[in-house]
Amino acid sequence: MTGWLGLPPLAAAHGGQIDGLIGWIHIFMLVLFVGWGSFIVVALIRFRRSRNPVANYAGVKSHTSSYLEIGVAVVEAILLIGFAIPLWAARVDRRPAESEALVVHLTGEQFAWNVRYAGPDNVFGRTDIKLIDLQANPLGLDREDPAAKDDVVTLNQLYLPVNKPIIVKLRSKDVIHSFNVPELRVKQDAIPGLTIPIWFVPTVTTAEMRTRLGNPEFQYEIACAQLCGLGHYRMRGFVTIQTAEEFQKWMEEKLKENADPFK
Ligand SMILES: [Cu+2]
Repeated sequence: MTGWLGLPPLAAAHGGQIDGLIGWIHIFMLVLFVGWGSFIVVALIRFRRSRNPVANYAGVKSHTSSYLEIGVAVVEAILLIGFAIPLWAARVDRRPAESEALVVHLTGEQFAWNVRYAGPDNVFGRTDIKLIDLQANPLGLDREDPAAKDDVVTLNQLYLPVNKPIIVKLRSKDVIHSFNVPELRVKQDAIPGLTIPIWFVPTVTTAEMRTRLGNPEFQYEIACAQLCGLGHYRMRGFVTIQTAEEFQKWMEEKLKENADPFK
């Protein structure tokens, strides 16, 4: 229904609602644009100086314009109360249980995305700011903590299983960044000092999207959507959406690398 908007291809379960809202806003704004545009053209012709050499001090007596403005306000209230707020509530309030979702910690920094999974124990291990090493340990993960031993950390590579709720917990180490994946219809600022959850269900694997678009190079890309410094342009990460089995295999390989870091 929203093909005419030329939006990026859709790969998330909630995306249809977002696109619908964007579509309705465009339609209402088009109506407003034509309405106000016609009004100004009529006013310019009808009230031109050659036809009205003397100003009319009484002004307009009809209430048509008041009714029109009330109509516009009503339409805008419907957009807000009927579409935008329920959609926002559904995205933010009704988060799936963490036991049924995959929880990923995503920490922005100048200029990269640090991805962290809890590993098989489903517990994120301890981190300590004193352990931070920009190259070797950008999150300050304490590998002595038993819960941290199986944590999987990657740089700029977010692997996700398809058709499973994903909860991304967004953080920032320095300035405001923004996690934006257009195909997943998610965009959320990462703010220093806060942990902000955002959730979605990816519905199309990277492989499927490549076939659909006829582009074997296609990658879902995380674009940082806040101007966060001189290296902002190169702050990009990649999302690889896989089947549950492929994702499991990837996770196991990562765990093996963890166990033997010199391999
Ligand atoms: Cu950034």
